[in-house]
Amino acid sequence: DMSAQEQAFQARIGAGVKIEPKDWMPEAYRKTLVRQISQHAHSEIVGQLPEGNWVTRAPTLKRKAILLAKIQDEAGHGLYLYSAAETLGVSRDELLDALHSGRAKYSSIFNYPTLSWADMGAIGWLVDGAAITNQIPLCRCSYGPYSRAMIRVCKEEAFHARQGYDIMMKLAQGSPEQKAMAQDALNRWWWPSLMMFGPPDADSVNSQQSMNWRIKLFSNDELRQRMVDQTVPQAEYLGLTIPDPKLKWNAERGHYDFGEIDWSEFHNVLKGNGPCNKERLATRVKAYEDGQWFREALVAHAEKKAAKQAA
Ligand code: FAQ
Repeated sequence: DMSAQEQAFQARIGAGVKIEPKDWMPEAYRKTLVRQISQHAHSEIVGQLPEGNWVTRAPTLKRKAILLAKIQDEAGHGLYLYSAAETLGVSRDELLDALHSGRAKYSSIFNYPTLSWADMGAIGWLVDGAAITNQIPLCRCSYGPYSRAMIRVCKEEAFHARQGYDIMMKLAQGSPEQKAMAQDALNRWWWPSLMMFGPPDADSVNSQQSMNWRIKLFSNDELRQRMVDQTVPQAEYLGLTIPDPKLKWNAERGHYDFGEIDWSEFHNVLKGNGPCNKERLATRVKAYEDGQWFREALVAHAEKKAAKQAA
């Protein structure tokens, strides 16, 4: 049973009033947001690594500048999201420690390797495409700082998706070898991109409560269907084939039917056994440790300045 305080909180959510950091909130609401926002932040940070692999091998100066800008955007998203999580009373050090020790999750998708330049196209098109599909509704979620952060993040993700599709278009209209690269990238990224939306609704332990609190506005399966529906015509335009023999327009439902996702692969990646989990985590931990001297220098500088001001 809900207390009077909880009832008033739920009524505010129902009326579409944003919850702000200093407002009363149930502990479980706070905990759920810290979990989701911090995992989202970690995803943005770790998400730089697969693309970072191609910065030095981008085919033109223009492509390189665009890719660098995109990766820097992801770093920015991670930083706003850590700030949004901090408004809930956790420290950045605690959040980073959870990531570096392997306790916190980050999106499964970033545990796959980037084998060719076409993967930069597929990531922008499919991974950022999935990210936008999931995040546009979050602009209207109940927690003020998270919802506001999502507005700028989504604008930048839209640019990322467009640049990815542009790479795919160039390759698909290029030589037979280039078109084959684009098809190979689609083959490898399609199913992992659909897994980004999380387990099927029946197995999504957090969904019901998160939907009651309007932290989630649509279910995992609803958003996954939306992704499939919007992506199929884009693949057709490219002249590429989505690697799913069961993919078929269903006029009765007004949606595409699609094949079964290999959920054992998803759970295996979540357990740390995806193709790149160990490498990704080790790279993040090393980057953090390599930056230790710099963080210490910043603190020493701030202390010196404060002492001078006090004198
Ligand atoms: N990977 O009960 P649910 C980006 C976990 S976009 C790993 O359904 P929930 C942009 C889930 O945490 C990617 N774990 O969970 C970019 C839970 O475990 P927990 C980041 C997953 O929270 C593009 C358990 O499974 N976007 O970075 C995944 O209600 C290109 C049960 O699942 C966001 O984080 C997964 N795919 O729904 C950057 C968006 N799916 O925590 C660079 C915000 C589920 O209880 C390059 N997050 N799990 O231990 C969300 O909308 C939600 O958290 C969901 C999961 C939809 C991801």
